[in-house]
Amino acid sequence: MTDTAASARGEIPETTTETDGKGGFSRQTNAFTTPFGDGPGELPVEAGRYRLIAALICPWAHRQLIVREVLGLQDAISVGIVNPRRDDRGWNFSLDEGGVDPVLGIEFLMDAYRAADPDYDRRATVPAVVDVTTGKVVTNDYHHLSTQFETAWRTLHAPDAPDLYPEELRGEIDALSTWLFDTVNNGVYKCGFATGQEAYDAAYDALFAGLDELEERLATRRFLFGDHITDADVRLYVTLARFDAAYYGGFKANRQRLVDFEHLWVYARDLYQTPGFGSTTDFQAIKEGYFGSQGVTSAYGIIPKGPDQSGWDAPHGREALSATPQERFRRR
Ligand SMILES: N[C@@H](CCC(=O)N[C@@H](CS)C(=O)NCC(=O)O)C(=O)O
Repeated sequence: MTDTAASARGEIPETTTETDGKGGFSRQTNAFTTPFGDGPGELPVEAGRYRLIAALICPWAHRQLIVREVLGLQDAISVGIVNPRRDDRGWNFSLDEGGVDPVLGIEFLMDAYRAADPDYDRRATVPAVVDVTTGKVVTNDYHHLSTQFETAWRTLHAPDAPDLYPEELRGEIDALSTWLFDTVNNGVYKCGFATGQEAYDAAYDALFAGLDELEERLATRRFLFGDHITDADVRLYVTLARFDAAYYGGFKANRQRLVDFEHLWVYARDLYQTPGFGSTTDFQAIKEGYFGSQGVTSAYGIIPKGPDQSGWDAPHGREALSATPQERFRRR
């Protein structure tokens, strides 16, 4: 991703390997994309067989942690957490006793990628799902993992689990999620990892134009699709939760902070105060990850003391927008 050698020397890296030739950030594609399901060649759904490896800094991994909790899949899928500070050896399990993941017995996430493909030479990214029976990564398809948890894993959901991906909304949720990824979720990375002024300016303009659209949409709707939380809200939330702590300063996404948006800020708080969202949000890990890892925000490894996060617990008043104020989830 970034020029890690330069970072290690304490310099701001000048190049990334994932650029479009004009200084724009162009993300690598996923290597392991076999879906969960009962079709031929698909990954069989089985309680206790898989371990989800996540970093609490990472928005793509955070989404999967939220959905796993909201659906009550904690007993079916275990979780391993890497140190949010990624060093030049990649994600590692140094927070665990002895520096190894207690289930997989590995020190580095790369070990599970190499178990799956000995020639793997790309970034070992989170989220990654590892089959504990083989120690191999079976999917790192962060685009589709949450919707697979919502559909293919249904038989293992808690009995009162909500429907985050209602069938009649799937087309619209997918369309919005694609736009969200490009404009907002990855939009902040395009600001942060741009290596040219024009690319940065364009990313900044697109990001804030997108946030303005969402601000308007959420002025009259409690959640993106109305009264109930869907997979699309999970996708937007993870970027909003990192906005003031990391992207505003670290990625120069600084036209305004999240707390300066009238509707987006209360919307984000409404979600934060929902089971599964706040419980998986770790602002300290987010700051350590973005400012303490190798990369463009971390030339000197200094972790900012602020911002004050106490506002996340304040009342949000969003119930008034909803026909089902006490019921944020759609039950099946
Ligand atoms: N799998 C995707 C997205 C996941 C992703 O980028 N995760 C980040 C953390 S938010 C990561 O694991 N980065 C590891 C690295 O850059 O070495 C990708 O390869 O771009």
